[in-house]
Amino acid sequence: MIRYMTAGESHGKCLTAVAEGLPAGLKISEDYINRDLSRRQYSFGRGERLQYIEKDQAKILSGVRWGETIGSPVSLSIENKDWENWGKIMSLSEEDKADKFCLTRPRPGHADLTGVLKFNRHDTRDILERASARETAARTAVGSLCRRLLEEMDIKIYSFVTEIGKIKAKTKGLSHEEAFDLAEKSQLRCPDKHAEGQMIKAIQEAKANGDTLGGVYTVVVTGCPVGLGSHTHWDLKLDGLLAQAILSVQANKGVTIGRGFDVARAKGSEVHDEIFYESGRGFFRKTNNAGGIEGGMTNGEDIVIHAAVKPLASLRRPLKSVNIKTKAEMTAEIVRSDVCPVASAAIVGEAVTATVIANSFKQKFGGDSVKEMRDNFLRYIDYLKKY
Ligand code: EPS
Repeated sequence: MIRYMTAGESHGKCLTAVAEGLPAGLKISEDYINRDLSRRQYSFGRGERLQYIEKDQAKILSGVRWGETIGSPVSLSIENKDWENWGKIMSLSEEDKADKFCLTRPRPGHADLTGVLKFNRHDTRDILERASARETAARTAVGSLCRRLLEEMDIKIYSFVTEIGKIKAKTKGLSHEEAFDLAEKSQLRCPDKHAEGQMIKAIQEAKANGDTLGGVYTVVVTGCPVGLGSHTHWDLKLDGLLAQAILSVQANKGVTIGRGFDVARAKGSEVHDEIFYESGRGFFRKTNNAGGIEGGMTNGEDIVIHAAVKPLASLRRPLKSVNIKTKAEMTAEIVRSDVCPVASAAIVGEAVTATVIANSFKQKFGGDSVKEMRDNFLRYIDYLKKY
């Protein structure tokens, strides 16, 4: 099994992660991880912290020697450069505790109110620091380790943004790879230049109005063999695991696979991907409405995931709320935040997808070393060819 944990607050000293179960012999460097951290960090619509203050860099603390994993847990840290400005507010020491630092006006749509009630806290900062999407930097770093492993198996993960607010990109006619190449050059990960211009305008407008915008992104996985996941039990079904991973990303509120909700409005004959066979190529489909997953298992086609991100709850023009201390009606707290994080969320979507696919790969093929895992995988591919 490949599993991981993260720790760290948004304005605390650092984020940390421990990933366990990666096979030995995987070539990895901090530079490789930092590439994904930077892809996540910089996009149009993020706040000033990310544009001017922070430059995320991962430090590998354990589990790697001479450029390769050695089979032990890989631990990582990402320092919060902004920590210096938060020393007293995020201090470990009781002596620094002061009422003036406490936030008491919960933001509708955020974890603030439910969190303070549940954990019996009286400062919403105790909740929002961990609920913050800052934590996704740690998940991106772990996703990078998993992506590196999947590369060894010729599995690739892409993402692009298709909607911001009410604006939709046109992606018809583009292959997933083409959409991805265009997205990599776009500050909003949008493959449609015209739509990107409109999206930027919409974000600027939202910012001027003290508002926020959500959107939709797509994650695509290519190169998965038939048979990752399983139909045999609810917690082994790959679509369920992917949906859980995506919905666990801050502000992600919806996920569909393949044609998504649209299949509910179509007839069965219009939805299901007919099966063909050619010797040398094996079984294949001419359509991919299922998004690469049937019965909770990969069917050999590309996995296609769509995720909906809600507009963030931190508004410069805040909504009505109630002070948790005085119980007086007032507007919610105004805290520094992003106007539109959808392009960054897409990179986090890639990362959590990588962790799920890497784990299901390890469950199917095992292997304590990359070589053993790859040999097992190739033997299976050989079996499929002869089937
Ligand atoms: C966030 C608010 C902003 C974002 C942050 C998530 O942080 P700050 O209040 O320090 O400006 O920039 O995201 C990150 C720092 C990140 O790395 O993604 C929030 O309230 O969730």
